Amino acid sequence: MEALIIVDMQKDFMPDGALPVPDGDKIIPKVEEYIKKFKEKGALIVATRDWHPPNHISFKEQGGPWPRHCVQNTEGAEFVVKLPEDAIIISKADKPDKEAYSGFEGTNLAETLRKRGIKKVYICGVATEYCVRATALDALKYGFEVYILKDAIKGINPEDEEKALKELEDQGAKIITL
Ligand code: VGL
Ligand code: ZN
Repeated sequence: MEALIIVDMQKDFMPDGALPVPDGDKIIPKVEEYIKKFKEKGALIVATRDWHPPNHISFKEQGGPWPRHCVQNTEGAEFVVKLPEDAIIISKADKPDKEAYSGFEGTNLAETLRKRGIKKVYICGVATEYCVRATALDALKYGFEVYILKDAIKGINPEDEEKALKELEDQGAKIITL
């Protein structure tokens, strides 16, 4: 069984958002194409979302590196891709004092995938060198076969993105397009 994991396709990571990923909106049609494709073959669709409380440790006001973004139940945290009704939503980094870039960290994602007999995960979304990277590395650690959908990811910084993809490949992920 396969799963498509869509990482953090949320308003605040789009060019007009609080923590913009340049051209993050350009991958929306591709991500939606993949959703359709995977849905048609009966794959599990998972969407992770950054889901911070207003006083999250990663925000500059709290001494963190980032502007305030993806605050729970605000417009900036909304998804920018249409998700099927039965998509599984995984909220992460939802505790004030803990950062979590990976969709597996502090969530039930691993059990959710295992319970459904998922062996292969296909990952797309933003940002490549942060939450996509961390989610993919954890997926490898948990023993899943990992495929990164190269035409449906976007990074904040092209050099860091390239480095992250190289690292993921070295760790056993396959960088592909379908
Ligand atoms: C992310 C920075 C801070 C991401 C989340 O989704 O890649 N990056 N929070
Ligand atoms: Zn965040």
